[in-house]
Amino acid sequence: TKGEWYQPFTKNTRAFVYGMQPRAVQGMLDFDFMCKREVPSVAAMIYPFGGSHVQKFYWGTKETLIPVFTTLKEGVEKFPEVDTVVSFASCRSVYDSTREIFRFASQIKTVAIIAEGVPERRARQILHEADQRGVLIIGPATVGGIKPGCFKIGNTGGMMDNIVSSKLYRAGSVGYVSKSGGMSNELNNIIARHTDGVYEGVAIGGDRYPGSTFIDHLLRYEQDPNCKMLVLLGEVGGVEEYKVVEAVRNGTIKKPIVAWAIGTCAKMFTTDVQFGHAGALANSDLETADAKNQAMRAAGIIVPETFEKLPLVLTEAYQRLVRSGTIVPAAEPEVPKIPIDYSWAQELGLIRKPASFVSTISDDRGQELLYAGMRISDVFKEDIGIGGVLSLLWFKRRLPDYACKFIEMVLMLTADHGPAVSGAMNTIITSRAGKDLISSLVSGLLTIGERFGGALDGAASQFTSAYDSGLTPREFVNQQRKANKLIPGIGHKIKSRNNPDLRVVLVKEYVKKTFPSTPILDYALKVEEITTSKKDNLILNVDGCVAVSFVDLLRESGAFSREESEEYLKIGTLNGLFVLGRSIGFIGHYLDQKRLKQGLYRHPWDDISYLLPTLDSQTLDPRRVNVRVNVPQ
Ligand code: Q5B
Repeated sequence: TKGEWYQPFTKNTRAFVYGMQPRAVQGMLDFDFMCKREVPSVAAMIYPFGGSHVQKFYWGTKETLIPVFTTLKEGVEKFPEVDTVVSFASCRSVYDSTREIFRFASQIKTVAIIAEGVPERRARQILHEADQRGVLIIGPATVGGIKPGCFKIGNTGGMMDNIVSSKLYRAGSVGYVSKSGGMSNELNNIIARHTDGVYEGVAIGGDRYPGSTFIDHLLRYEQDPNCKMLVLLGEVGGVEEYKVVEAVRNGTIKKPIVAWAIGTCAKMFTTDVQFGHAGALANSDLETADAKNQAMRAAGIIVPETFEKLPLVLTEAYQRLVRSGTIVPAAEPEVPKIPIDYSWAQELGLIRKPASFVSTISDDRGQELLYAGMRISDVFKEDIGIGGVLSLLWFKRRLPDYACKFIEMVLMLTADHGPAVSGAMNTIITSRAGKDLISSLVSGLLTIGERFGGALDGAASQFTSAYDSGLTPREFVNQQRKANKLIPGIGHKIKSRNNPDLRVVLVKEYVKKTFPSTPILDYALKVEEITTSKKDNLILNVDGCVAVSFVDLLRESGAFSREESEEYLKIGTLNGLFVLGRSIGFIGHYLDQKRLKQGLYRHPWDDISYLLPTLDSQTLDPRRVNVRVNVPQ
């Protein structure tokens, strides 16, 4: 299945891609699929880092796995049919890695070196060793080459739509050689439009010392019976074109050859011009594009008057071959359909799909993070504080200053209430059990609920609906008592009318001073008068006071519609304030315990009342039990 010496690439060529280049590999696989290859041209990737593994690629619309080996040796052993390496090694590592490839020269016969900036001394050493070992080098500083219907080196030919428009999915009759990827793309296009298409094209690379030169490839094309016509696109600098001139003169190249050396405009400059490629500089008159074009024309090569006339001479040369019967244009196969990558199709606006998730609060896709549309730099420029950030991320709007300050006040005064509260206890015990910060924090947070710290949502909805339905505070208290329900936001374990909770005092003062009006807070304070007249500790507690004040903010600030404020109450927003604030304290307790190197906590027996059932020894009937009461010693 291997080609003749002049055919390094066939429909069966298999290659290793050296380096982690998933886009290039996908491009090669897409090309293979388009050309109806049975087996992907890329057998494996060689990448020394990260261990051997497999990577997923598309094969048409389906998926396939390509192995990644850390060493070439492994790859060579697993895939003895591979004879080509497309090396994306950097200019720093390419010398060593290519010499490593040469160790397997009995198997690897072609190496394409993509790297730019390879030191000329290193390039010459590679070249020398490749010659000795009989390895064909394409590059360095090249995109590679392409053999329509057979094999594509790396990114040659550009995107798939370009490959289709240049008909590179099927073989034509024209073999070309150029210097670079850009020049190759030009030729792919021109040749497709003015002949029956490209048979094979190689870009030898723009450096002064390419691993293989124009003549090497043109001699291959000359030998290949399927290649009927040659094209050379040279340029200013170097003398490689003269080897072709000589081969035409002495009859080694007999096939019609069209050529042009780019860079004829160099004479318009008063100083020497270095064009884009490292080798594109005339070091003598002989190396100018004009001199080369003249010499090529004189040798019988078809050289147009200008580059613009290249299509014209190509058409004429091609038509002559058709007329003489040398080229029999083949019927055009069906243009292959190219599956487009989802992301690319989306970028082109060709497809749409319903998103699985919708998000309306933040966006990290652009250059700058956005909180509800506000740039993070503006968040700081305008110094909106944590209250401002919370208002953006929770309510998708800027709230008035007094509201942001209120939010910050709540976070500050709920941040901690000492180690004895149930949530802090759980955090402390968890951290002393050796758990990490997040576990300890979560253990404390999971304690927050209807009775401890999580009474805000309940308080907000109960007080508000009582107020809205026109119940007097007394009727409300009686109704709750009748229903045997505690009023959320009322009562405290240690705070009372005689030992007031100063946090509540602060909130009340601030809210009364800054909010436009406070009907729900006023209502709750009237309820408190009734409950505290029954029991001193049935005060409006911190949860209750913050909750009713927040309802007043939602309803009276003018920042929310009535529907919005109802919705925030319904979906349970307000407990979030306590959760957020108290996380500060719980983290503090976790750090405190770790700093103090506190060991595992075990609760003392004498603080637990053990009331176990005892089985009746006569009957062993578990239903007849005596309860033994253990009185603490
Ligand atoms: N009674 C807070 O209970 C507490 C009543 C009530 C009508 C009520 C209790 C309660 C509602 C939930 C609530 C948030 C458990 C509290 C917070 C954060 C904290 C914590 C900290 C921090 C206190 C004794 C008698 C009984 C009850 C009656 C009690 N509450 N009646 N409505 N709400 N409140 N939680 O003292 O006739 O004797 O049978 O659940 O708002 O968590 O610092 O510690 O920052 O960390 O144990 O501030 O009020 O009272 O349950 O023994 O009841 O009062 O019916 O009457 P106590 P209990 P009776 S702030």
